[in-house]
Amino acid sequence: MAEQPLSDVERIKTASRFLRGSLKESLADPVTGAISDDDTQLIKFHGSYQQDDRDVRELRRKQKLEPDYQFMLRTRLPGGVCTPEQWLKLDQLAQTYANNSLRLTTRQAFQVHGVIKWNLKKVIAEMNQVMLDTLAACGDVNRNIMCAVNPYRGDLYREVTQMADKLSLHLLPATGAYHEIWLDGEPVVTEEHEPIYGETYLPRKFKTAIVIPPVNDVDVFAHDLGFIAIVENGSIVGYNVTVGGGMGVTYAMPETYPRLADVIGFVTPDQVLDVAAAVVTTQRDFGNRSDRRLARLKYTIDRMGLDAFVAEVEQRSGIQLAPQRDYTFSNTGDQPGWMQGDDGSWHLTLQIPSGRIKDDDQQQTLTALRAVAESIQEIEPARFILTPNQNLVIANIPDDQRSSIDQLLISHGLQDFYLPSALRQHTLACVAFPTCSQAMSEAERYMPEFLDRFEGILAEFGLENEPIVLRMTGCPNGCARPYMAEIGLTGKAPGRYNLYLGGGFDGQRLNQLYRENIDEDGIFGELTPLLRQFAEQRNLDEHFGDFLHRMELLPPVQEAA
Ligand code: SRM
Ligand code: SF4
Repeated sequence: MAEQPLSDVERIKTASRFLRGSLKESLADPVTGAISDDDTQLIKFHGSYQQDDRDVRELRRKQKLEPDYQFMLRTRLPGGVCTPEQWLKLDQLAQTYANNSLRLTTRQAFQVHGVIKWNLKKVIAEMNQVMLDTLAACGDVNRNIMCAVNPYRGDLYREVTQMADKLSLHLLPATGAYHEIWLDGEPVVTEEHEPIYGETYLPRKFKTAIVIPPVNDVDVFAHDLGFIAIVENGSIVGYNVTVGGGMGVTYAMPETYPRLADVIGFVTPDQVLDVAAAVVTTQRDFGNRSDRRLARLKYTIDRMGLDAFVAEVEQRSGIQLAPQRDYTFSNTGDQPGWMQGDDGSWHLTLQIPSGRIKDDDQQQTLTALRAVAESIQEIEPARFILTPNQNLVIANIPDDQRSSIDQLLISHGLQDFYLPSALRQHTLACVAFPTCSQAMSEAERYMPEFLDRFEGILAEFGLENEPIVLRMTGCPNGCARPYMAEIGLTGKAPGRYNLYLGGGFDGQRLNQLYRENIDEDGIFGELTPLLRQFAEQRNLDEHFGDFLHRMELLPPVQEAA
């Protein structure tokens, strides 16, 4: 087969001198609020995207103004853990330099939106004061490492979060560019190199997660690389390794598809870093660098064949994977409310709609959580933990502090976050409009209205206490992992979505395309008879997705690959 030309992003990376490009010059350019085109690719590796406010794009075009350029910043936050002090700093930055809100992402990170170019450096420098950074939060590298959120499982939880920290450091780019550009670090004078990535980094983004069964909160099978903790006699003896998961799809390009990761074997804890690095470097060397839509690890594996891929990883790591061990997953959701841990301390999980921390007429979430952070600042083990379901855990709280936290939250209108409906507990929506450049329809902003109508229908059938995994995105990229949901909606055009049905409640089965390009009436027109049938004919404890499969109500699966 003829060699394909490299994609333009490969040229930009190669010429970038380890991710420097002309970022310094772009940031200093007083003429525009934007950075150069090439730098828009490089800044991703530094944890930022150039965006513009799409709500005013057309108006500004008519007024002959340049788009309302602004930047999104995403933190690197292994396992989503931060201190009250870090929370307070982010809160202050959101108020001073961003759009008065924080966004908890589906991968346990923070995003701030609406930072103008001239403030970017200040924001990153201030984050650095509290030991937060944004390096490798985006870009063609291993990104934020996700990790199961169950602090109530004491030692096991501590062990996996430590593993997430170690992996994050091990796979972090070595370039000094971040320090030089954002933190006024001294320029690197010696010869630089990237031991894991090389000078062109990876062909595409790369994502890693660690999970402790039975809760599959991280959606481990949606990740390029995953580690499933195997617990025997109360301790972690090792991890099953998963490779090749991914969600992103391009409409009208059938050679793109969501894929569940394969379990390829078992490793002991001391083998995790070497195997992870071997998976990453195999993707580095074998991944597609011509077509970015076919560059994720899932395509590399399907092209090479799983056996050849595993053999390559074993050879590079010098580790022969042992046969996988048994595990069981039960669900992907978080359990809202207070829960006591093995060591007696308390953890409060709040269900935050679409992960958006802001103040509005109903709830003053930003203000309430600021007050909580101030009140627990002196409690050393107290932490905020972001969950993969865009929720928040206030962790390690002594019993005598619980009622004052409750009072703070409830007095700011957050009582519904303690016990949301079963549906809301299992709902995700991506950011979409107005900041996301890729959005074709609304997601986060539309979800509340969609849920109100949906809950009315569920109540008609007596299904109001039924947990159903519902996920909505504004485009097919899949940022809320919609292809894993029992009901998935991906944006097609304003007000129109593709409807996917039948994913597993435990995150172990993809759903299937059911109807294309339908509006809200169309969606509920399809769902209503299925829900009625579900209410009437389901087996005890049967989930909606399983029911659709048992009753053969879904179209035949298409072999995408
Ligand atoms: Fe995502 C691109 C937001 C998790 C698949 N994602 C984007 C961008 C940066 C849009 C862009 O390219 O200009 C979005 C920024 C919107 C904004 O204004 O903030 C964006 N993705 C998000 C977040 C914030 C969604 C959320 O509501 O929380 C999540 C941030 C996670 C983080 O902290 O790192 C987010 N994105 C995901 C996930 C879920 C996951 O990883 O578990 C996926 C699907 C899994 C996967 O990667 O396969 C995902 N995002 C994508 C893709 C499609 C990738 C592909 O393989 O095709 C893109 C587009 C791209 O990469 O070209 C994308
Ligand atoms: Fe944007 Fe699409 Fe991701 Fe939603 S799924 S945040 S619309 S890229």
